[in-house]
Amino acid sequence: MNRIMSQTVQSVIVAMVLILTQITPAVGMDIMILGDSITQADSNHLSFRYNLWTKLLDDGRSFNLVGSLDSNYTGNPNWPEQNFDRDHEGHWSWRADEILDGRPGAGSLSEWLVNYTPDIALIHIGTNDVDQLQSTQSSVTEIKEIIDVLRSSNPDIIIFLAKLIPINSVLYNPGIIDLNAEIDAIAADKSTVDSPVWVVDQNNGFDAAADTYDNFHPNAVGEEKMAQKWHDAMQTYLNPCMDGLDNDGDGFIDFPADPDCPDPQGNESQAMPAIPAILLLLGS
Ligand SMILES: [Ca+2]
Ligand SMILES: [Ca+2]
Ligand SMILES: [Ca+2]
Repeated sequence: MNRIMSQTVQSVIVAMVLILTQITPAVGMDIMILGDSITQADSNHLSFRYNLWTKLLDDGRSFNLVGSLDSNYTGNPNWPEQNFDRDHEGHWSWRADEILDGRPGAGSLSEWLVNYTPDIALIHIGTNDVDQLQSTQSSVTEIKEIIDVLRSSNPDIIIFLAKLIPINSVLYNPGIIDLNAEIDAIAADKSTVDSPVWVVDQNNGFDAAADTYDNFHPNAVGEEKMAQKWHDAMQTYLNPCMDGLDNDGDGFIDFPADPDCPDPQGNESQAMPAIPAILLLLGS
């Protein structure tokens, strides 16, 4: 009897270990930050990516930044925290069409996506298209194509699409205004239930004279403003099963690690905790 009991307990423990192994908390979110020099930043600037990274860490989020690049332009600054996740897709001087078509030796969006699959993309692109006086409509088409390429990698990707920060130039800024006026329509046109496109207004409240160091690129104040905008949008729009947080406190973070998150678009915080499933097993 005792021996049978002991074997039963043993097999229950083995089953529990198997279950726990299968649902070990996974990395919550692979986040791709896609753009141009405003996203990459140069060796004299930390980039808004750094500020955003610290904010997401402070939230207690589980996440991983992804990308084909891991350096700022002309080299890395002296990061205040050396464990900063430097992976990104901020390509200095690139236009939206170049993100799609690539440059020799540097690849293209579809090629970079062979090496990782983002759950979330933060996109601030089109400033160089505007600077080179390309048409607003061509940029609109290219941004939509970028979204399509991202979805070929992950059909459920969640996209945060920026209205561009202003340029301190009477020649170029009208093009920024024109393209920004199309961003809401792009999001409305491309948004789906599985792959929403959320607009992040990086233009409003950004002072092109005071918040840049060269009329184009954000200084430390501008980087902080941009990071805060991205952060606030993520706080507002990420579903509890795709937010990188253990909302119901069961030790499991997000789809598919958390049994309470059978669907990435679900609401973990309203689901039953996972523990009863194990108790049920013990009771059987
Ligand atoms: Ca990383
Ligand atoms: Ca969660
Ligand atoms: Ca959980």
